[in-house]
Amino acid sequence: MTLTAVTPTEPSTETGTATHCPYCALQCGMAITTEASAPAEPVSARVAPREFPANGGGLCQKGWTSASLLDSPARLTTPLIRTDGELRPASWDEALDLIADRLTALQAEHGADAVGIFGGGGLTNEKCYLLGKFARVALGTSQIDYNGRFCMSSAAAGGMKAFGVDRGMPFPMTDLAEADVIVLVGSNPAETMPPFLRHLQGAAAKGGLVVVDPRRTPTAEQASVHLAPAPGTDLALALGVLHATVADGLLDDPYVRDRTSGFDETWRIVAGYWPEHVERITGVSAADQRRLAHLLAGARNAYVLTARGAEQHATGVETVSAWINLALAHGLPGRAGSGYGCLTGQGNGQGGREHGQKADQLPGYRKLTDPAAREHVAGVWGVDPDSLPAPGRSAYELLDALGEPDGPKGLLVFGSNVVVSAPRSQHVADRLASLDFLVTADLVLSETSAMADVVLPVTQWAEEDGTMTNLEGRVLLRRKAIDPPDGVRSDLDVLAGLAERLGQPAGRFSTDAETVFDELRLASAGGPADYAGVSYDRLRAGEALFWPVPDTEHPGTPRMFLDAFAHPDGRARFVPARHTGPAEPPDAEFPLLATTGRVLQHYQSGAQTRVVAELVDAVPEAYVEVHPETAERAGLAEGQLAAVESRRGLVTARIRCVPSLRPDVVFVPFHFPDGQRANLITNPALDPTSRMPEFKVCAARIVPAAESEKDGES
Ligand SMILES: Nc1nc2c(c(=O)[nH]1)N[C@H]1C(S)=C(S)[C@@H](COP(=O)(O)OP(=O)(O)OC[C@H]3O[C@@H](n4cnc5c(=O)[nH]c(N)nc54)[C@H](O)[C@@H]3O)O[C@H]1N2
Ligand SMILES: Nc1nc2c(c(=O)[nH]1)N[C@H]1C(S)=C(S)[C@@H](COP(=O)(O)OP(=O)(O)OC[C@H]3O[C@@H](n4cnc5c(=O)[nH]c(N)nc54)[C@H](O)[C@@H]3O)O[C@H]1N2
Ligand code: SF4
Ligand SMILES: [Mo]
Repeated sequence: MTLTAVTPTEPSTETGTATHCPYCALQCGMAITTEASAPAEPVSARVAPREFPANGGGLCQKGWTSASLLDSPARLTTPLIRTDGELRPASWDEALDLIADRLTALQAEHGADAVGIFGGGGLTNEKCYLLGKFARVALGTSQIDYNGRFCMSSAAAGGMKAFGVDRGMPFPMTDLAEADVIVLVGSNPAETMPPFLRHLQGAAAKGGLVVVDPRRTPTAEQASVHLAPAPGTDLALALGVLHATVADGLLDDPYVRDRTSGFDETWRIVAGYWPEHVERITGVSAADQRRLAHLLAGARNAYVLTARGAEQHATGVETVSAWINLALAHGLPGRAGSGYGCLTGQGNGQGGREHGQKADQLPGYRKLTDPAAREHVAGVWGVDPDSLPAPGRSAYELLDALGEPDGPKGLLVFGSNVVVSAPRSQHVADRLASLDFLVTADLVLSETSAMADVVLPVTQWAEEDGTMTNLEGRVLLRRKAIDPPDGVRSDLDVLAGLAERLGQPAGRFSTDAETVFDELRLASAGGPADYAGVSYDRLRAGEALFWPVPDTEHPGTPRMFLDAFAHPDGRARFVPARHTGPAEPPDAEFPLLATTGRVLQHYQSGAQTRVVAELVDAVPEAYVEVHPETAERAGLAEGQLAAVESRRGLVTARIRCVPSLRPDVVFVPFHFPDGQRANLITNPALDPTSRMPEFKVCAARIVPAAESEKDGES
């Protein structure tokens, strides 16, 4: 069987500047060529796929069309300052002076934590690093966090507990090709990373591709086995399959004995989750649970991979633990050719979580609470360790506190469009509106930027150098291929310009990506994510460097845990996990389970893809997937406008009848603005450990809606 990517791929070309895609964590290799149609005309760029292990010379439709964002009319090319209620063009000096003055005044009046920063996992390592340093050193604020909290934070916490370190895939993704069995839990790569399907081909050909998703997605369509649990019940499913593993004598006893600890404690809970019981919770038959246990046990090489479907829950960490426990029971992690991995999502989803834009973190994946880490990093920064603030609030808690008496009064946003992408988004927009001062740096006027007091136009991927760390922990150089339009500056320039105005010594914040990276290397040295031995020169020479890379002679670490896990005793941990179900179970008033996710053509909040004509033509607006009978019961038919209501609000979208969908589930993609925002209904219940919101399940109902409500005019 051959898996098909949703968009066809074309052969690669090897001319032009070798770089990587602006969007997702696959970081497909691409080449950019530039041409001017006439000598006096502006130069325009063209993107073509490039041979690279992640994508093998393929790109998805977003990658193919990415160059059109470079010279899009939607592009911001001048700073904007709000005067008399309107955003009006201003000079860079006016904008930066104003920001520095306002931030200084807010901090003088209310203290250092009166200013917050919200970052993004799409930013380069250099930007993420400098953003964290800017918060702790130039502003002295503890209030910094980023959108990665909304992404892979539950998997990161789960991986940390089980293995002692978190690298999304602790093995090269090309290893997947040799697997007999791959279990994808809550992952739809046919739409979210189409070229990744090539790595699943081998397992699919052997009848071993298993997809766990309440929807029959394009990925599930191509799987050998599709299990469709009710949203929010993956944890129970993992317990059922683990129960079947043990009950049917399939446990890898020598591995459990020699390489793990905590099995007995875990089993005490799992013993209560026999498959027939789990069938009642999840809707997945006991026979299918046993089949999966036998598939895993019978495989020479097998992988369990989780993504947002399993992770974006208020029980996300425990859910990840339960699936890792299953992988451990079958002896997969730390064995060549097998393993557990999390499919990180954003372009720099991996590197973005390592270098200090997270509330509790210092560069190199170090802890802000660790005195030795504070001392080391403060030494690199040339500041007193005691001057570094304590950990601050997590992403949603930060947004929720904006404008409150003890919360930030000013916020700087780099690389996120929270008005669309944060849970309970109308509440978040209200909190943003209550701020004294909001600043964004962006390429386009996102919904969040449209609310700002100052908007700074910044360079994007093909216009600047920078490194990204892809989903397998490989550091990549994304090279500059084209000059930016006049009037825009890089995020590094913005931070340096502000730092200087805030009284930082000249040179403490470099504007040169390679210089910033060299500083990051020093700051990360000795930490779990050690980049000390990664250099631009090594990356330019094409070396495949997977962290940790402790020195310049070190070849990097493509496969972790082969000898030992990162806990002091070298063992992986079974972490007991118990099923509790969604934070907001359905009831008579809100009888359906609403879940959210992605479509191929749009990226995230849609800020970048809703300005690309080809993508908008393909998917112009939100829709709600619903079983035909569920639609009919609500008095709705294909193409009609529906309101999906939860206790927090309603999202308006057109009905798409999907006979393969569970009748108790509705699905809305989250890429659209205004009244079509899926996040008008999502539940901000947070996981106690990762602080991940419950994007993937809330109680809802559907009712007919009027056309005017779609654009938020209700
Ligand atoms: N086209 C496109 N590609 C992207 C992105 C994008 O916005 N657009 N974003 C990138 C980013 S940042 C990320 S994080 C990744 C995300 O990549 P994925 O995790 O593949 O994407 P999602 O669509 O969020 O969720 C995957 C699946 O989870 C299912 N799901 C919903 N609820 C549950 C549940 O309770 N249990 C289980 N098992 N499954 C459930 C949904 O039906 C969906 O098909 O994609 C990256 N790639
Ligand atoms: N309901 C629901 N909500 C979700 C999810 C879900 O599955 N369901 N998924 C969550 C996940 S996994 C994620 S990752 C988030 C993502 O959601 P967001 O954090 O909103 O992500 P983007 O839309 O990528 O926002 C990036 C913004 O930064 C801009 N930008 C791009 N590059 C740069 C740069 O280099 N510098 C600067 N300054 N700006 C730049 C873009 O134009 C855009 O406005 O959404 C989360 N929200
Ligand atoms: S799969 Fe991801 S990295 Fe590859 S072309 Fe598409 S958006 Fe870009
Ligand atoms: Mo994400």
